[in-house]
Amino acid sequence: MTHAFVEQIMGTVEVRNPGEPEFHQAVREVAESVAGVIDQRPELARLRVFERLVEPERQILFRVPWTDDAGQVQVNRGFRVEFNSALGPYKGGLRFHPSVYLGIVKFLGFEQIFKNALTTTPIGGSKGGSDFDPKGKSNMEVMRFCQSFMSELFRHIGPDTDVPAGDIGVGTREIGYLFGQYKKLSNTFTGVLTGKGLDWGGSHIRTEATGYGLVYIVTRALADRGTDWAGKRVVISGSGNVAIYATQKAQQLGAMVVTLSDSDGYIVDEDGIDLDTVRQIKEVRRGRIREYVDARPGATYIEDGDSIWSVPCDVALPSATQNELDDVAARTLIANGCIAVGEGANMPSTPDAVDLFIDACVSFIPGKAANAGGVATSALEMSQNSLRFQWTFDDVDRRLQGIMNAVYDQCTAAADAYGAPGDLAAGANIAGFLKVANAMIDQGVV
Ligand code: NDP
Ligand code: 2IT
Repeated sequence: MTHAFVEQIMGTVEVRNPGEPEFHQAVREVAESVAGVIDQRPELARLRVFERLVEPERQILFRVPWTDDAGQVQVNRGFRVEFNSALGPYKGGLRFHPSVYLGIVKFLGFEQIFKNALTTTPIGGSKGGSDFDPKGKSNMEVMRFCQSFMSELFRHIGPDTDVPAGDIGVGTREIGYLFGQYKKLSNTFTGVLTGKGLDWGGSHIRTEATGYGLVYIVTRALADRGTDWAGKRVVISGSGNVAIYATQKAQQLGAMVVTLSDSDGYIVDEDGIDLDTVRQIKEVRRGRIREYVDARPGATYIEDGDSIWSVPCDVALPSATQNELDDVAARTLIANGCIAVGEGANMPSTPDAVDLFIDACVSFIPGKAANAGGVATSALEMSQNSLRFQWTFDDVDRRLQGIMNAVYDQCTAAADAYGAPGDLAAGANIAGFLKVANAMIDQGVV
């Protein structure tokens, strides 16, 4: 559907943000969903709420010089885009990957605004990162990089200002080095980062939260179709934090996960993925997914990332990266009888793929809803830091389940209320947008 509002917004966004196709894609998707809502609420247009939303409140770009183990000076680029603070302090992850540039950080920061709104917790939206590649670096190199990165970032963040966390390439190790440097520079021990170690301010379940939350919300979609996880064949892409804990929870609920991947290729294990083997390779040795077949000779490794979606399944959980699942993959999944797709990654399905899923009545849960469990549990970590208290594993798990239910309910209710029943992509965008838009109106033109 084309709509004058969408074309007008996109014209401006594309001119003001040249060469950032991922950001354009993310904005267009939300604009298309909310155009009808803006028609119904003239004050949203009059106060130019969407026009303000697409412009980050603050963008920070900085040099990150560091010295490698050979004594050579290396130079990377650091980013933090503080997108919107209508609902609370800026909140969002840091991505360390060679593909990171301003357009990636802006797409992720923009998505984060609406995702965070859906969590029902009081957090604004931001994202950051660097084109630094942690792969193949020693711990000391990663530490020196993180210290240099934080030496600039620390002046812009704080527990009531902006609270970064992990994303691709940033896990507990990196959060530890970043936290140590922040603590040294600020002389404070605060909840300035989430994803901290359990003994130094972290929350139970934060490591598992994105994957667990993904499975919890897909459980709701399956229940709406009168079914559950028992005996379902599941294809999961990626083999990082999100993919590993989605696999664990899906298996606990009786599903058979048959694939995992990395950017080199994917594995298929018809006996079901052996998660202990995967965790040994990925979490202990920091190795590659191809090593899985050394331990499990019955499994196969295919060196080609794209064809993972041709492995027949009932449920697909893309959990690697943006635009990893296109229209060709969507057609294949639909033809093979896939009934549900939950996005563990941010924007993994192309717009054409999303349209195909919705037209085919596949239960499609967009990343803004499906992977919201990670940042929601980060918000729970912030709460615990404010209380100077740590809740139990079961406490946090129960809260996470409650939040994922609330996310699902908001998306379905908004989809129903605005004439798109069953379209949770539209529902997530509308529900998230309305919450942020109302807060922006309440707080005036700032
Ligand atoms: P990890 O770094 O732990 O793992 C990333 C996985 O995705 C790896 O298997 C990696 O393979 C693969 N991958 C990364 N980039 C690419 C690429 N360009 N092409 C193909 N494969 C790629 O990250 P996470 O598991 O934390 O993040 C995965 C996704 O989930 C991202 O989209 C992230 O934004 C999203 N997400 C993460 C949350 C979290 O709490 N961590 C919360 C919400 C969303 P390789 O090793 O070859 O790079
Ligand atoms: O994309 C995401 O929501 C994350 N990477 C998690 C952000 C967070 O602040 O926990």
